[in-house]
Amino acid sequence: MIELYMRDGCPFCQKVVQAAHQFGLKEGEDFKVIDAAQGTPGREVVLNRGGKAMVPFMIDGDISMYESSDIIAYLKR
Ligand SMILES: N[C@@H](CCC(=O)N[C@@H](CS)C(=O)NCC(=O)O)C(=O)O
Repeated sequence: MIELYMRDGCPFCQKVVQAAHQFGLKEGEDFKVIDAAQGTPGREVVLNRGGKAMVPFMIDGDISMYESSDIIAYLKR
C-alpha cells in the first residue's frame, strides 16, 4: 500500500490527498496517511528514507519521493 507522510496544517499535503481521492484511490485500500509531524515515528521514516525534513513524502515499495506535484503525477499513473 502507498504510504503518504503528512502533517497537519500542510497545504501541499492536503493537495496530495485531494488528488488521490479525485483519482479514485481509497484511503485504507490504496494508500494510507501517516503522521509525520515533528517528533513522530513517521518523521523518523521520512528522514531516514528520504534524507530531508519535508512533507509530503511518499513511499511505494522501492519508490519514494518528495514534492507534491511529483507525488500527484505518480498517483495519477
Ligand atoms: N515543494 C514542496 C514544498 C513542501 C513544503 O514546503 N512542505 C512543508 C510543509 S507545508 C515542510 O515540509 N516544512 C517542513 C516541516 O514540516 O518540517 C512540495 O510541493 O511538496
